[in-house]
Amino acid sequence: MFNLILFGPPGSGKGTQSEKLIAKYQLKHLSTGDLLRSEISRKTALGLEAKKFMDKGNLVPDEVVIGMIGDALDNNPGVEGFLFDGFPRTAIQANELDQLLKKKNTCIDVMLALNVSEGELIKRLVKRGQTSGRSDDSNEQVIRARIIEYNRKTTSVADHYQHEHKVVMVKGEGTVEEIFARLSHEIDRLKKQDNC
Ligand code: B4P
Repeated sequence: MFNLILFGPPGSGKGTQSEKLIAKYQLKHLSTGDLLRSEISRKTALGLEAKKFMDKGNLVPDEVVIGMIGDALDNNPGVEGFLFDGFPRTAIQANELDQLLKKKNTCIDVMLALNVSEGELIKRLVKRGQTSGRSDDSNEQVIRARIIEYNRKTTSVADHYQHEHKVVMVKGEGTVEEIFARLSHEIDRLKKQDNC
């Protein structure tokens, strides 16, 4: 298997690049943001609870997203690998993910971390908010809250994988195609190695 984490702040292009990478490398896309939005649109109890956090720009409690990812791993046996998008977002989630993968005799091969300036992040998310209908994109204060939450709770996830020398920084500004080429270059290089 080849398992990768696409990492970066809100608006860094994780969702955009994930769509292209899963098509090229035949990976199973696991986006906790998409899974949560699906729960919200189906008005499940989990979705209604998660919405309270997401609308304020806060992270959803760890146990909720860990449960979702555990189920998704169990429900997708025999895949080529997983692309984790927006997960893990806390040190607790990173530890749990390592344990879940270990039970399946696999591990994270690499964390590709998209580097984008704060000004560009806000510009992108405000623009998406004009058309997406996403409540967490429609207000600049909430967008800023998401970036603060990222700096407070999520940047430490990179340290977790840095200890294992698994973090590769990738410039996340430029055209979508330019960034896709940079990410593909790193994956092609790493797929030749045994990283687990
Ligand atoms: P996510 O759905 O993960 O969303 P995101 O971080 O806001 O966006 P992403 O980074 O994927 O956006 P993209 O760049 O593709 O999370 C939403 C919320 O869910 C969180 O705030 C949290 O509440 C909750 N949540 C999710 N996972 C969780 C977890 N593990 N634990 C706890 N809570 C969790 O797109 C941004 C925009 O930029 C798009 O409009 C795109 O078109 C544009 N864009 C992309 N690339 C571009 C480029 N190169 N140039 C110009 N624009 C570009």
